[in-house]
Amino acid sequence: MLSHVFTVLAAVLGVIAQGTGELGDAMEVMNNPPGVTYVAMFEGSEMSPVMGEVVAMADESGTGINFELMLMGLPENGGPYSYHLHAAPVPEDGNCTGTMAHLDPYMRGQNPPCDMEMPQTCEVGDLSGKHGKVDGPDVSKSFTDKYAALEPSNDAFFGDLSIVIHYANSTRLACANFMVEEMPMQGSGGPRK
Ligand SMILES: [Cu+2]
Repeated sequence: MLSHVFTVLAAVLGVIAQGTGELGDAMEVMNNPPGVTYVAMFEGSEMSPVMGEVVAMADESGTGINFELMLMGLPENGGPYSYHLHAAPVPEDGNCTGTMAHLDPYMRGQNPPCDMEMPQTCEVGDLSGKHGKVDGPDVSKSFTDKYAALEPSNDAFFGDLSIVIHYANSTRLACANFMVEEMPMQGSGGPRK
């Protein structure tokens, strides 16, 4: 009887440790609009030396989003740096704290940490958890994330949100909003306003 309780407990803990969202694993996004491109520009300031851009594009397949990070000026010390899609845009005062937490439509939370081998169990916004952290001073990195969306009705849509770069100690180093760069005509509906 007691051993049965332990078996159940172990199963429950196993599920928790696996770290999938309350709403389940992230679903691959298959209907991203081909050609749609958003760019987050880092312009550099006294508070944040980071310059460059992050380009996010849906390719012909419509599956996932291709990200390209081209950044300069990350401090030599302080990395490796993590980067995430955050749940709110950068406010007008530029304070990265205003971007709130990670984009997490499946309600997973940050613990346990993302397992790169099982990206579907990670927060959608935890890009560095899924694709690897970066080091300064310059970054050139590209990857495809299957769970991010540039299809506006998807809960994983980040076109009106932000990307935040963090020091290794999780302090926010820099942040920028995504802006639409390329919006090809979509069927009869026309471009999103
Ligand atoms: Cu973050």
